[in-house]
Amino acid sequence: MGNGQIASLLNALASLLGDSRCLTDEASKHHFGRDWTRFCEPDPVAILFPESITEVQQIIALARRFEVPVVPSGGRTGLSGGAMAAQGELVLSLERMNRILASDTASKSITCQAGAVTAAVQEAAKQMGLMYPVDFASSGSSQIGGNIATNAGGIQVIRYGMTRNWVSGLKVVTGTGELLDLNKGLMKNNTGLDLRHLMIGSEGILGVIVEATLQLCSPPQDTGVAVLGMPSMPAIMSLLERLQAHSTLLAFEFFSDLALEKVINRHGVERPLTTACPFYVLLEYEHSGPEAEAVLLELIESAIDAGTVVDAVCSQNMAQARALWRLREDISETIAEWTPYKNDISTSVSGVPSLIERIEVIVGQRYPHFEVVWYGHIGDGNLHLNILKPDSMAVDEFQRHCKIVSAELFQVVKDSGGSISAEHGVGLLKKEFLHYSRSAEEIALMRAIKRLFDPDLILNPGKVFDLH
Ligand code: 2HG
Ligand code: ZN
Repeated sequence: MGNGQIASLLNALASLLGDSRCLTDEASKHHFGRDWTRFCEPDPVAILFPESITEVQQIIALARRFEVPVVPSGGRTGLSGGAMAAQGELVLSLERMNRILASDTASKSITCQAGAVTAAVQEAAKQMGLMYPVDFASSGSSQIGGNIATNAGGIQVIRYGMTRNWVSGLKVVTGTGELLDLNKGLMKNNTGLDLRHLMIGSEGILGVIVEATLQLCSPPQDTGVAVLGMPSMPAIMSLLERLQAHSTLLAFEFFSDLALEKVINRHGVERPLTTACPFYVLLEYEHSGPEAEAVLLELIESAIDAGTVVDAVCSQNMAQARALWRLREDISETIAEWTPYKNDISTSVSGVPSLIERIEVIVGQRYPHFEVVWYGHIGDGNLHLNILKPDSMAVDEFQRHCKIVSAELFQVVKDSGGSISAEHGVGLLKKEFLHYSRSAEEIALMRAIKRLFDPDLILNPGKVFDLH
């Protein structure tokens, strides 16, 4: 677009939204033009803050007329570059469309605008005596629309599943500006293809999510949190199996000693256990009273006696439970300072030990001098493997080095029948590796579907896959 065209576009947008909702200053462009990834510089043309569905449709109409791409933007807590705007795009922020529109106790649901912050929805559900069970460290800033667009997972997937399981209605503005009202909050609706599920996890390439109806559930009766020191990966997996046979797990997370050390050093907190172990498990369990809880605690004690668990600490109250959770939840933010090369892979739960074994060989050979931090939702078969950049190495050189190894790593993931992105999405970061998880036929169908919803290719172009 030439300068004249840009000026006309910005004039049209400013008269639609007013100057205060069409920002072009450098600080705003930098702030709203990127997510939590730090591998390229943001460079959008403007940041837009619509306040209604009609305004979203009008923005899309202008974007089509001026042939300018649009990046839908939520809380920008993504880790794959899906919300990056680095090529003169319009960033369409849902921040001002953040209202809870309806609470329906009989249907156990909440309807909200896409910009509603996850924690606000969780709180509204609590006021109804219910719970929105999708939860993660970024719940204070992530938004429902972004969660849906990335089918966000989090820390309780083992019990409640991903975002997809909780969306019963969606309003979406497509790339033609049309408004789709999908599934309308129904529990049962067998009337052909369910387009709602195409939108969930579509990373903004098919439409702008503007409203959602979310299902809620009853909160667990009573919960407890424990951190266990573990001698090995196989010990972690067999513990998982035994616990699942005797209790209801809300979370089953793991992290390595290096991950723990980084968090402890950063936050100046105590080690949870006196003995350092190669790995730790953090588990949260649901129970119906002291007797049920005792069964689980006895299981842990007998594992300690048998040497399959090294040591354990169990929360005695909410404050201790929160403190234990922080050891796990603070890892991602803590290690961000090392510009890590992030991997978010998964396989079947039973496939985890052999996948890790094979990856450890690659990592040991290829990254002998790098710090490697393991953690993740191991109870879901989801591992976060982060390689930390040595202080002395330039970001570009480090990224180049890691990318070469990615191919090898993803081949192993593919061989295990796993996924190269369990929960963070493809965005820009994993685009060139998509074929390790999806067949050529699948990608061709995805491209065709993209063209149906967005014939002018204005919605988040260049994300997930290229169009040729
Ligand atoms: C987590 O599980 C998040 O903490 C972030 O998914 C993972 O930073 C990461 O690699
Ligand atoms: Zn995660």
